[in-house]
Amino acid sequence: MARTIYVLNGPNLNMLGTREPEIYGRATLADVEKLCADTAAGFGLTADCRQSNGEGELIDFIHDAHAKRAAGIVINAGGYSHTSIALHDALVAANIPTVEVHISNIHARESFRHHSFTASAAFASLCGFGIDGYRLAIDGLAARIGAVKSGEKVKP
Ligand code: CA2
Repeated sequence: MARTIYVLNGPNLNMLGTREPEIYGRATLADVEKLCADTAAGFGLTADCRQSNGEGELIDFIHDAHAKRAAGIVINAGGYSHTSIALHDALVAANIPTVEVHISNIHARESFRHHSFTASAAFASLCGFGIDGYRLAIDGLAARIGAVKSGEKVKP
């Protein structure tokens, strides 16, 4: 059975592609989710993509990932990254290899975006690569969990 990774997007990311293209580009959330599904499939993984504008629902998604023994999590918690100790705690408790993604370079923006509570619960963080960050995150996650590209031999 294909192993599943959860791709979690937080508040306002359902608006991708509709405003602020100079910061977030023109791709929509549907484009991001297709990119993730295709990238994961290349490693024989299934991407379970979810978005919520609610902090509690995002925490429920993380609990679900834990209950379903997900192989990994890619999370862009949006604005909650900068505020939510509860999301940090849920990720730590889930104890699932996690990569944090931000579409924009949060360090080149307002100072309130420079700190992320979710970052310290992840083994890696990516920001500033646009939506390609999701593909890079899944590549890195796959390497971390030992998933190999379909058709690629495992190195002895
Ligand atoms: O760069 C990122 O991915 C962010 O996580 C996006 C969050 C922001 O609060 C973080 O600081 C950085 C905001 C997402 C809002 O997305 C929109 C995209 C297009 C139109 C409206 C909102």
